[in-house]
Amino acid sequence: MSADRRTWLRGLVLGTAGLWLTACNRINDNPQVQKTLQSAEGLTRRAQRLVTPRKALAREFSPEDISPDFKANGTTRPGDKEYTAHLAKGFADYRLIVDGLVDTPLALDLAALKALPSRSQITRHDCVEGWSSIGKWKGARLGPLLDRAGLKPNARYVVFHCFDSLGGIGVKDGRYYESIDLIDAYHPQTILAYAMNDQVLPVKHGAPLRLRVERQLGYKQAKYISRIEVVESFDQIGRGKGGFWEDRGYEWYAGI
Ligand SMILES: Nc1nc2c(c(=O)[nH]1)N[C@H]1C(S)=C(S)[C@@H](COP(=O)(O)O)O[C@H]1N2
Ligand SMILES: [Mo]
Repeated sequence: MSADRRTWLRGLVLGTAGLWLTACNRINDNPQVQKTLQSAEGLTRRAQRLVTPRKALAREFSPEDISPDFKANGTTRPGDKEYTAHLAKGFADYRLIVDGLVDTPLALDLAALKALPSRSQITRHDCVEGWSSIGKWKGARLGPLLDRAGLKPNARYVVFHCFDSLGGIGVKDGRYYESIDLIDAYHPQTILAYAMNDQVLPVKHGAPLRLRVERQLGYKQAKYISRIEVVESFDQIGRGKGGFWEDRGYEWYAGI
């Protein structure tokens, strides 16, 4: 590089830096800009507040609060062939499939699921239909399970495929499914429950395995889970909205 060009370049760099300095000083002096900067800071704080509650724990209750008759809703006994066969064998051949954007796909039987890091919690289930029930759940924490499979870098959502189809009279409209993002998937209260109120999870509440994602409404709590699929988007799943009810107009994010 010629000396001339070097001088020219240095001049350019210094000149630009100089311009920046002046601009910055001027910006800092301007009261309108000061106000904008302050409100931007306020915005960040508000955004932070919106994010922080997603990590907060859902309220937990004491054993006396447990509803004596936890309502069952939606499918309460899947008529689907595959499910009927599993139920007849006491789920001895059941394997939870974990696949999609994972390094190591898994097929876990109930014993393997019960051996995973677990959590118990007494929480309130809120259905959009206007009822609530309090129950105690025990299950495998979803976070450690996903870590065991290993997420690929482009993993964004976890989809829960269920055994049951829902529909009108004589018409099966589609399999139930749900999905959550990785924030909810790694939330400490997000579990794959195999026990309810200290008993084996009953059929009407989703045996052998159902999701508890405690910061979300009832329809997110997928029952009768057959497979967990890690995806980047749900464009190719169901009708593309991330859940059976979402495909039929419900909000995907059902945070409470
Ligand atoms: N597989 C499956 N999961 C499901 C449903 C369903 O019909 N099928 N219904 C949802 C709705 S709307 C609610 S309120 C809860 C009901 O769970 P419960 O029967 O344990 O009360 O399950 C949710 N998960
Ligand atoms: Mo619901």
